[in-house]
Amino acid sequence: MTLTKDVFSFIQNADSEIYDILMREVSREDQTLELIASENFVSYPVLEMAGGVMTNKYAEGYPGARYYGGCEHVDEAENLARDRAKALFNCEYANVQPHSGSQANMAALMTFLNTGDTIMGLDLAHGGHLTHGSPVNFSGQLYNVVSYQVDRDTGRVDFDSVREMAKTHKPKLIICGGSAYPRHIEFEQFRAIADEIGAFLMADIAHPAGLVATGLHPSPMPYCDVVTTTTHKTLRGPRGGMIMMGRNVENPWGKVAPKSGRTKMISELLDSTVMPGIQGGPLMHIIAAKAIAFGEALKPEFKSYAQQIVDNAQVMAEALLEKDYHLVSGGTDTHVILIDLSNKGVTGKASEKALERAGITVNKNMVPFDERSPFVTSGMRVGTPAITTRGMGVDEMRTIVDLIDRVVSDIDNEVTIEQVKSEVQSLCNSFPLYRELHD
Ligand code: DSN
Repeated sequence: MTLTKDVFSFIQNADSEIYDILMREVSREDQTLELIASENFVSYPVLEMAGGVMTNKYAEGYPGARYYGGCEHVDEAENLARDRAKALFNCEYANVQPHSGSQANMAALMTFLNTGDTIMGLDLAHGGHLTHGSPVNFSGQLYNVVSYQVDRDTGRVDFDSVREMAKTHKPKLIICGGSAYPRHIEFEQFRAIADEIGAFLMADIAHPAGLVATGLHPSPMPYCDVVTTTTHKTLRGPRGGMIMMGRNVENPWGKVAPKSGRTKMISELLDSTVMPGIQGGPLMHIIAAKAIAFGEALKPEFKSYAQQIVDNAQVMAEALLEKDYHLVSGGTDTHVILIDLSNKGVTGKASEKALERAGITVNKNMVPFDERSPFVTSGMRVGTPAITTRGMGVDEMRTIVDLIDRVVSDIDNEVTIEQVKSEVQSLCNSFPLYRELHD
């Protein structure tokens, strides 16, 4: 991409080495098809705010109660971000400080649990997430983990088995949601099971957050004790995390505020787990950028965008099925499609690499009951948020599936890969990124 606006001239003049790296990334993002389901392209105002002067400010604490002076304007920004988050998700509480989804999950788990308590989360290989109890993550190391799975035939959460496991192991908290689950998260069914055993229910809506905010995915708020998300996937904000509660209630453990002796609200416990519990100074430039993104998501245009994400994913899924690709759960309700490549005689790893050479970015992914390792995998995950942001619609989805199929069907054919790469570039040139940077 040739940038006609001189927006990076200060970087160019100060440090040509990093400028050249930046330009290569600008070009990669512009000239490739971004199908990683968890990625997106933020608006230019979000990008500008994320690179703005609020990066300079220390603001440990919360609005009105900081450990530093000079916080009056970052207080305004954080209050705006929280108010917009609450309006967007129809919830009573939002903490916009977590630096990432993992830190949001860590803070939520540390608030509701003691070390050694039992949790239940979706198995990583079945679409869960590292922070839902993987043994290589803090969640698997601090807590006793029982993982539930999807049904082998339907690819959907197996609720008979979840109920049985819940009754046997009596987890203190159940986590629903994941990073490769193509279907709506079944909050109501999880709530029923949590109620049967007196467990807390936590939803991680990092993936479908933009769909939840626009009513295209059920809301967790009426069902879950605590809800976490990232802000950068379907929600299309800056990279970061957030914690929410539909209803803020007194903490059930009877913790009291030191001077007044009143019972603390769960919000107060969550706030203090985030800071000072696990984080220090909040990233105020990112919090301000979250405020912009939430403001964008409150506009009617964002609902049209979210609807297009889902429409695109459904057309992409249909086109893949027509070409005999096996999709976990048989399709998608969301932006995510999980392809089981076993019948194609290729691994996720080989497909990811060949597609990357053709300018199509995907990630290899375990499929349920996968016999290959996470470094090889039998599947790949694709998603539509980023290409939808570029303005692509259902016609382009069919073209993209053709391009993917030509590469995956002939994975070592460098002539095909080169041809596909040139077609990818033409497609990308028809849907330029950051039009603001062009005259
Ligand atoms: N890395 C994210 C994803 O790709 O879904 C989850 O944290």
